[in-house]
Amino acid sequence: MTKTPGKIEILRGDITQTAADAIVNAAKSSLMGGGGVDGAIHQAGGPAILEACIQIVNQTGPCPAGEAVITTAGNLPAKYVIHTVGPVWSGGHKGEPEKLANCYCNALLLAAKNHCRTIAFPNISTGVYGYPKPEAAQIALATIKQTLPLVPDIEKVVMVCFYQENFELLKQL
Ligand code: AR6
Repeated sequence: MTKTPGKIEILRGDITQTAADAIVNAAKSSLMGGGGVDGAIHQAGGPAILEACIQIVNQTGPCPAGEAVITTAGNLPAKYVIHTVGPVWSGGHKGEPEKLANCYCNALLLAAKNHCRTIAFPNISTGVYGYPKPEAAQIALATIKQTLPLVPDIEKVVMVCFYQENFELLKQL
């Protein structure tokens, strides 16, 4: 029996408060924490997340843009944090759209591999990394819709928008 693909929800809020099985972090390649949502996740989740990131980097090196890795969520309500590295926007001709799409796709595949049923995303690359918000919103939704049929056990994907602008863009789409 084939399952219907999971649902997509769009919310405004703080992803650190989201009780999904996995929450996604918009990390940097070093996985060593930073500002924005990355800083918020490490601060709220505690040192266990950074310790797990250090182990991963020691074993496999820095995480390239578009790839994803999974760690404990420490003290957060989620079970896991999936760290993915968005592209830095530099005009759109350096593979940024493909890399951004890979972030959403690889995070969903990794969540499914770890038996997650619910996953929450921030608006990857739209902060410090400067990706134009309308284009990023389009790629996020299109990629999630394309990937959901490949991960039938994922029941719900939540886009957690910190900014009203991203919330409105996603709602329109
Ligand atoms: N919950 C949900 N979304 C949030 C939260 C939160 N608590 N805080 C911020 N956002 P950014 P990037 C939104 O800059 O552009 C870091 O320093 C924010 O409004 O966090 O991928 C990393 O270490 C924006 O829409 O990530 C990297 O060096 C979105 O999250 C670099 O920034 C992404 O903004 C990554 O840059």
